[in-house]
Amino acid sequence: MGALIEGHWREEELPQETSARGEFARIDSAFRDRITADGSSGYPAEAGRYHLYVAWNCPWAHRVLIFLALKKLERAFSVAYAIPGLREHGWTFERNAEFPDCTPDEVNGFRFLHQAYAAASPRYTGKVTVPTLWDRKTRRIVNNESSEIIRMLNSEFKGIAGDDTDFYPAALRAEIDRINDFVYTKINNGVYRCGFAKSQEAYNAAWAIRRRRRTGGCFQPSCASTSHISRSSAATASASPTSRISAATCASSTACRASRRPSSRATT
Ligand SMILES: N[C@@H](CCC(=O)N[C@@H](CS)C(=O)NCC(=O)O)C(=O)O
Repeated sequence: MGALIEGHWREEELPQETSARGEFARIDSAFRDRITADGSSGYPAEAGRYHLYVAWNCPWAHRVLIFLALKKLERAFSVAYAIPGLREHGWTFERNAEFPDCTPDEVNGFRFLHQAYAAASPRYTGKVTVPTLWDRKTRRIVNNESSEIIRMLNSEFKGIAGDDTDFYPAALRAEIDRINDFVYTKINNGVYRCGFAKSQEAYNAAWAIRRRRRTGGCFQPSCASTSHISRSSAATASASPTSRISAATCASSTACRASRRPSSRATT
């Protein structure tokens, strides 16, 4: 992973994303403006004005694509689809026969997403992520936080969206927020906390939290120890540089099964 430092792309990770103990510490998304129906934010909801940078393989971008479809907003937005995987310059947009579903950036002609960030904010220091919502008129990034982008798509495009179903109704908001918090912490970001851990200790801690939920409660201390590390297993959980822990091995071990606690809660 690279990042922009003072507007220049560097093939390095941001130090603030790793704690002293090697834990992955997600940095908040930097661009947090909003599109509003009445235009009071400076970004009025308009068909044809906004451009999305996404990647098919990114779950955060995926929910934005799902929302475009649910709200029948596909024709109101232009979308650039990146080549899967972070390349030398991060997210890359090009015509590529190997990935026919991916596209060049037809709006700005940027080959790399970091060019959009540097164009919008020439001294930007930080991560360059999909999804990114771009305003064609001001040539600025409106927002790069998927949870906020989907809320805008849900509520601000009445009369433009082909479907006015409200997917965040007032009566269900507390419940939606609760589930969202659980999914974000334990699943979406849980994967990152495992995959980008820089020490065995940090990996074990992140992995233990996720596994407890998944198995219905494995509190066997040895589960988080190296006894479950399998460097060759095909069922490796993620690409931690320091370890490969097999989910299958752990969840099926006798010690693990014996230590499970009954859980009244649905597991993921
Ligand atoms: N909080 C952001 C997270 C987006 C995110 O982390 N996207 C990943 C792809 S799945 C990314 O672009 N990573 C590039 C990097 O971390 O350098 C959101 O939900 O929009």
